[in-house]
Amino acid sequence: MSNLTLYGSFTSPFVRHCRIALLASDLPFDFKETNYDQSYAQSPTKRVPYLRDGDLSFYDSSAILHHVRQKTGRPFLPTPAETELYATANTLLDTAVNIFLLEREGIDERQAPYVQRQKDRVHSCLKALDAVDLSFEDEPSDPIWRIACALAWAEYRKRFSFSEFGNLSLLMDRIAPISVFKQTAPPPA
Ligand SMILES: N[C@@H](CCC(=O)N[C@@H](CS)C(=O)NCC(=O)O)C(=O)O
Repeated sequence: MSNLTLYGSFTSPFVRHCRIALLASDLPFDFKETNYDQSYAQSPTKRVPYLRDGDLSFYDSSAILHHVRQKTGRPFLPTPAETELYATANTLLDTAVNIFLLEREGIDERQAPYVQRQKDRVHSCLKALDAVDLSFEDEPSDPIWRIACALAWAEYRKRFSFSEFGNLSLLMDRIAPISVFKQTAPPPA
C-alpha cells in the first residue's frame, strides 16, 4: 500500500483531474472509491476529492494538484495568466456541478432565480475560455486539464453543449486520445 491515497468517485471531474496528475506523475498511489455519505463524514468540505499523504490531508482538488506537482518538481499555475485561466475553468465546472446537484433535487430557475444567473455564468465562462489561446506543446497544463475535465463531464452528464465554441471543440479533439485522459474516463452512464 502506498502512502498517497486519493479518495473520490469515478464520475467526479475534480477527482478525474487529480487522477490524471497522479497517473502522469508516476507516483505510486491508491484510489479509494468514496460515496456521498463517506465524503460528508470524512471531509470538512463534504466533497470529493480528498487526499491523504502520511500525516498530511488535502480537501480540495487544487491543493491536491499543488501537492502532487510540488512532489514531482513541476510548478502549479506558474503565471497569473495561467491562474486566471484555471480559475475561469474552475468556476465553469463548480457552477455546472452546482446546477446539476440542485436539479437532482428538483430546483431550477423557476424556483430559484439565482439558478438562471448560474446558467448565464456557465455560458459566459465558455465564451471567455473559447477566446483564449488553448494550444499546448507536450503535456497539457493544469488549466487545460481543468477545461478538458469540465467539458468531458458536461458531455457525460448531458449538461451543456460546447459545439458552438470552435476552440474548445478543437481542444477536446486534441485531448481525447491522450492515454491518461482515456484511462480516467467515467464509467458508461
Ligand atoms: N472545490 C472542490 C469542488 C469538489 C466538488 O464539488 N466535488 C463534488 C463532486 S463532483 C462533490 O463532492 N459534491 C458534493 C456536495 O456538493 O455535497 C474541489 O476542487 O475539490
